Amino acid sequence: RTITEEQEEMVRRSWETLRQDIPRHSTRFFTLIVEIAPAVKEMFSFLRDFDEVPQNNPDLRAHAVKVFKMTCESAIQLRENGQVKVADSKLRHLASIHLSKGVALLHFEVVKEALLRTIKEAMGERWCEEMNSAWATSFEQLAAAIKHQMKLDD
Ligand code: HEM
Ligand code: ISQ
Repeated sequence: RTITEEQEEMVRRSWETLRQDIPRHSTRFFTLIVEIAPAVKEMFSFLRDFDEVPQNNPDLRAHAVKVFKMTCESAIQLRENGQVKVADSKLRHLASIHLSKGVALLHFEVVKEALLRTIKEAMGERWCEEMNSAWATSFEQLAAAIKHQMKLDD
């Protein structure tokens, strides 16, 4: 599965919008994750010790940005090469961290859902189905690479 040039443009544009208010959107992203799957809170070192998702935590912001950025990069790769390629050393690093935190297959669905809802809320009137499916496909292809390295697939 791949995406069109127009869809890549939509991903880029929505990321430009999102990055203008990282504190707000990253907090919303984590809040949605914890709403969908409360147990996930215990996995994150910077969430564990708080009752609620902190509003202005630099670790939280940095992590959320990484996920958005990597998904955005995946959209570009999908359009350019028809597939998502993550450098081997990076993939091994990501797989080992996520395995050590106890991340399982279903967690990827949780993060995807929260990501898509964060984008929908942030974009408001400018949101559309094509934009949504572009983010969904890009995230799924990126997640597939990580899951494969974690040996969570097959
Ligand atoms: C850490 C990306 C999916 C939970 C990280 C890091 C990155 C990342 C870049 C930081 C690695 C480092 O510290 O060097 C991604 C991407 C994902 C994904 C791109 C999917 C496409 C998930 C899922 C979960 C998860 C599904 C589970 C809900 C975590 C946790 C950490 C982490 C718990 C460690 C945070 C800490 O330092 O306490 N991830 N991740 N990730 N990720 Fe993910
Ligand atoms: C998964 N891995 C790292 C950081 C994240 C931030 C928000 C949601 C999911 C994440």
